[in-house]
Amino acid sequence: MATLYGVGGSPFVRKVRVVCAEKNIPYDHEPVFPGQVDRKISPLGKVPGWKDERGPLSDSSIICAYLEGVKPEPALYPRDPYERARALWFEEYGDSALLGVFGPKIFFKKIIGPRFMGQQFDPAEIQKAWDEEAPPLLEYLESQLAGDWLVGKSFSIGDIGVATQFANLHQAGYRTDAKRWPKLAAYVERVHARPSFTTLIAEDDAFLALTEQR
Ligand SMILES: N[C@@H](CCC(=O)N[C@@H](CS)C(=O)NCC(=O)O)C(=O)O
Repeated sequence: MATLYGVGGSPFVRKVRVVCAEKNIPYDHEPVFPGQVDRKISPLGKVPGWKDERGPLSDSSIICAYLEGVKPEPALYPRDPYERARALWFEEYGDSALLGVFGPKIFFKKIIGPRFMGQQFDPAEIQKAWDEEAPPLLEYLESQLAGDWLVGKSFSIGDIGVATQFANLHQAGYRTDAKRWPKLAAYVERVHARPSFTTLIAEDDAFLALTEQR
């Protein structure tokens, strides 16, 4: 049986877990924090790490692409070269652009720092990131949505890479304004309504509820 290393609250760990759920790939989950993961599995000490009978792997994008090769159906990477490239672009957009604002400037400041590292947070600083840095990112996604999914007619790794970042945003108490970005707000709800996401979001919410008073 494969093992996935990394706390469920990480958007990158969630990416891998959603791919496993969509493809029905079983794994053991070791919810270790970054830095606690064996460097033989994740040389940079980041989560997620993965280990199966073939050996260790790290980085969510690498692990997800590997799992697509191991279990090609249902396909999460479009076959068409251009659509595939677009799906990888949206995955990267989530991993870098969305993460850059939703992660360290919102989720980390509001949840991880105060609850797990004894840090204070300044609500005005978080609000400023949301008010000034998030809108161009949301505007772009709104402009890219023509159907149910970001690329073509099928749910893909691009949707997973984007929607996993919104799960952390929601946990920090921020949501896309449906009046300003109606397609995006509906899209995020649509992706999060998939069983692969609902189960994990419920698990994270239950865990975060336990840490609320800390
Ligand atoms: N590109 C990596 C990013 C992984 C990452 O940054 N994970 C965070 C947790 S959300 C981490 O381990 N941070 C610790 C660190 O940067 O040292 C991936 O896709 O897996």
